[in-house]
Amino acid sequence: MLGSTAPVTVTPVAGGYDLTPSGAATNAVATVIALDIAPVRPAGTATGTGLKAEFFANTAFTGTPAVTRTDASINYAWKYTGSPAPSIPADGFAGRWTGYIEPRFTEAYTFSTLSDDTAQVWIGDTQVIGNTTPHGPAVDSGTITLQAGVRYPIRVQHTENGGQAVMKLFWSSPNTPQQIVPRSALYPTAPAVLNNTALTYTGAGWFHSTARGFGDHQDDVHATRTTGDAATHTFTGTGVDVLTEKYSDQGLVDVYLDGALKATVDTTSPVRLSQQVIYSVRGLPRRSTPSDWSSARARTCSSTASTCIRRKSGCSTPRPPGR
Ligand SMILES: [Ca+2]
Ligand SMILES: [Ca+2]
Repeated sequence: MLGSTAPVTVTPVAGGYDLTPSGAATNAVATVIALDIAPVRPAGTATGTGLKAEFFANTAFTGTPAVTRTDASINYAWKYTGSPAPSIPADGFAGRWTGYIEPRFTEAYTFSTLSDDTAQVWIGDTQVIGNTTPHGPAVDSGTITLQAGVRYPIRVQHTENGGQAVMKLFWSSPNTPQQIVPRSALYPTAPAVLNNTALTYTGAGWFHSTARGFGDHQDDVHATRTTGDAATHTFTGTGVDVLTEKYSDQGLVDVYLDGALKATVDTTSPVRLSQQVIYSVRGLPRRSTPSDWSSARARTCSSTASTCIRRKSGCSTPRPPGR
């Protein structure tokens, strides 16, 4: 509140917020509350190319698909005479789309299908839409909370018995207006999984622990207790995240980019937290040809040590996010 140190309570209400001042009014006419609003920044880079699409000339998904291709999105209105491909009849076909979906915000996403005759959608192991009773054009929706920058397996299935046919897949979230799920968020193949092979460890103190069961990436970590030991990740890309465990036996981590100290992060925490992002940067200058571009995710772990992640120039190995 302007002119006052009395706190203001902020309560989320139905997509908005209630602001409740405390203490006395600061003005006979009106008490003014000044707000600093920081827009949510999207995570990661959206570089998807679509989903793997398989079409069957039957409604039971049996046999070898008649057509396999990559679809940029699921946005079809075949109506009465259309079909996914010339080799697919206008009636009695099925389509299955598989791959990965990467949201850019950590929040609840609502998926919707417009389908005729049936539609099903899975995100990971969760079925968010399942309308398997043959129907005319109908909208079905389901909501699931997703983490920004994580690639979730997605499977979408559609069948058409007869008459008109339509299949569209939409999503929306507090930061995403309802739209056809865009090509840039869809990936036809599994993301490359990077582990410690992508890091170069220097210093004598590094040791390797496996199968700790604490939620480590690939269930293993490298750690060191020697100040000055470093882990270096070389990448081509415009952004990088540094992840490490936080716990009471951790210490300070120095993060360097291209040899310049960017941050010193205290990674201590009374409770053990795995895979915590301790440094993140986006919008680094482009240095290579466009075909070499991708985002990179580095991870490291250290104990009471100085660890550096350095971005070296002149290297050109694309590093898709791995987790
Ligand atoms: Ca039809
Ligand atoms: Ca139909």
